[in-house]
Amino acid sequence: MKLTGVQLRRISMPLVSPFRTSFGTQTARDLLLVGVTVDDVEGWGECVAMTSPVYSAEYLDAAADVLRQFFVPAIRAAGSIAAQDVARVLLPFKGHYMAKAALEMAILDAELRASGRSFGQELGAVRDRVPCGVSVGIMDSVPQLLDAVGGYLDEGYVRIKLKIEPGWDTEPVRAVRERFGDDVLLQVDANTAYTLGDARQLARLDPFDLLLIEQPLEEDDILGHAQLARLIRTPVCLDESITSARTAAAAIRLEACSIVNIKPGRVGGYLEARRIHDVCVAHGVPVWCGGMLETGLGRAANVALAALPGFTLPGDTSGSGRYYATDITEPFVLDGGYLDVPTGPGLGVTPIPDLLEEVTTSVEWLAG
Ligand code: OSB
Ligand code: MG
Repeated sequence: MKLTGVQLRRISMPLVSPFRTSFGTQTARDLLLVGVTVDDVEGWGECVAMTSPVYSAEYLDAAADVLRQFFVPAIRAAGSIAAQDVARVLLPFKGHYMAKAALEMAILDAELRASGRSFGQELGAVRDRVPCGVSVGIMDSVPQLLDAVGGYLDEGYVRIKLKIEPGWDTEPVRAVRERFGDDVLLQVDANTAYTLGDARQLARLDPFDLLLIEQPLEEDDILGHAQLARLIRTPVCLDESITSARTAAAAIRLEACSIVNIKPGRVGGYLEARRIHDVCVAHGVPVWCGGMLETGLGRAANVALAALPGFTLPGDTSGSGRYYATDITEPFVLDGGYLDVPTGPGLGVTPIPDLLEEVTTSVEWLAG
């Protein structure tokens, strides 16, 4: 398989409502799409980095730069390339997981399209639809939050995740429990906003029977999470800290987490994501599929991944409409709280040309 055309396409998509996390407020999603041609077949990858390095060290301009300067030339120099070789060819380059993931995803999409196989088949999906959760941002007031949560529950979402930060944790959680009851599957995500010194405050979440607390401490604070896990009853789940199957195995061994959020972009691609799944299954650790406000392209692959057997908790695999008035693919629409796993070749969805043009802010073709 030979990589010929490569395009780096920047797009900007307005969000249906502002999304506030402990690291900032987003009103639009700027993304980098990687389009490839492999043996005359097109494939698409989505780079989930954000415009600034506030979720992780990665950001969009850096992802485009490292793809342009290092990753695409290395893949081209390798001559014949299969998706399963991409990570090995890029191994000499440190970090930049989201950029690596996007390139591997594009090549995998092309490869699977050529052979008529779907992402779900390739990754090992065992379900044809997946239950969906929704990530709810920090709001200006509790009534506003309750309106938002009520709306999502009405739409059928089977699990609610509240973004939290110091000053916005026990109060919104208590309010959601009081209004919507104890049966709602509820979890929280701190995006590293706390320190171990906040353990007593975080223990105040114990009575609310949360499924998990996601990434309370810094990305590199594995021991801190292990200590915290002993001080609170809510199960600790890691997101930012888990960048590979190796870090997942270490975090589990050190008892820093009892649940893992798997985001393919964060770990260098769908193939490493599957390895993390396998490690977690082997240790009896439940996993769920995280999200990065993907377009229909990334969403298609995430939904396929979420159909693997170890994904026993609902993921942040919301419908397109939770993010975008108009997606760039056929929209993903919730049906009774579930999304169908695409069955067509590759991702099973493609960008709709007119819609893609509308949101495109720049296209760069990388010369072979
Ligand atoms: O920490 O899971 C996160 C969005 C952007 C960056 C980080 C995170 C998130 C979300 C939203 O929580 C997940 C989604 O619905 O795509
Ligand atoms: Mg998270």
